[in-house]
Amino acid sequence: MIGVFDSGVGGLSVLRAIRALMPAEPVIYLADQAHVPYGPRPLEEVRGFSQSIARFLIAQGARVIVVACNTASAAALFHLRQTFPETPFVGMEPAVKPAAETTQSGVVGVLATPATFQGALYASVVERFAQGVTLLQDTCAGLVQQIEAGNLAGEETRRILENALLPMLARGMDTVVMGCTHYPFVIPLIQQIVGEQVRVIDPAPAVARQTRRVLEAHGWLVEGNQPAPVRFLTTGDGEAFRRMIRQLLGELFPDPQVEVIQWD
Ligand code: DGN
Repeated sequence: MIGVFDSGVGGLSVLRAIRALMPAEPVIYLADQAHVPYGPRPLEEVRGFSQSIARFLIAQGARVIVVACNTASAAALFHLRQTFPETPFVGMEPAVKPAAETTQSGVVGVLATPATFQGALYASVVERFAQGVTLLQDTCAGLVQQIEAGNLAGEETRRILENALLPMLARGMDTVVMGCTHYPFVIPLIQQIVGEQVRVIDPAPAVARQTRRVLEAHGWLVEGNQPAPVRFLTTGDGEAFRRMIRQLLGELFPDPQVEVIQWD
């Protein structure tokens, strides 16, 4: 069983890719909506949340954990691997490498939270893969909250994205990286704003492939096409989370059951 977590609904973009690749693999998904958004919080605080969640998911039977949140990956991946050495962790990192490899103009936009931009993981990705490429960054303040509220194409969502993307376009950006797992849910709007000629990179399929490799390497992969159950849990409002699962992934999960859990 794969454990997947995020501060909220963002990790559902990763769950979608996992289901597409490994439908028979059971999943437990935890949304830490009591603490969303993670992005503006200190890294140590996000690290604390991530440790508690990982401990919980392992106790529920997760053998591999996907940290489906760039912010939590930046804050905690290294510490999680040290604290739980028996459990393989798959994390997110902004997909700067494929962007740098394919950009024609040499100008790449990255949309991620402040915590992700501050973390050592991002600095190391930039240093290793973005030599000679101009990276334009934006935190899209408020966008995670809009997506959590289901506003995928509303006025405020469009305003935040236009403010971020139009200046990048003016500087010649031809590729934009989704450095936050919430943002793939607004790709249709992003594509409308930047035009079809700009490539939008969602790292979720690559993360799903990496998860599959890890499961295979341990002999844990459940093969087949018969969809396995997915358990959805939230630390926040169960009904609101259920509505969002249906809005974002309704074709996969038309009637999701949500369990509410509370940390002390
Ligand atoms: N979805 C998360 C990420 O990828 O960074 C975090 C969003 C948030 O909680 N601010």
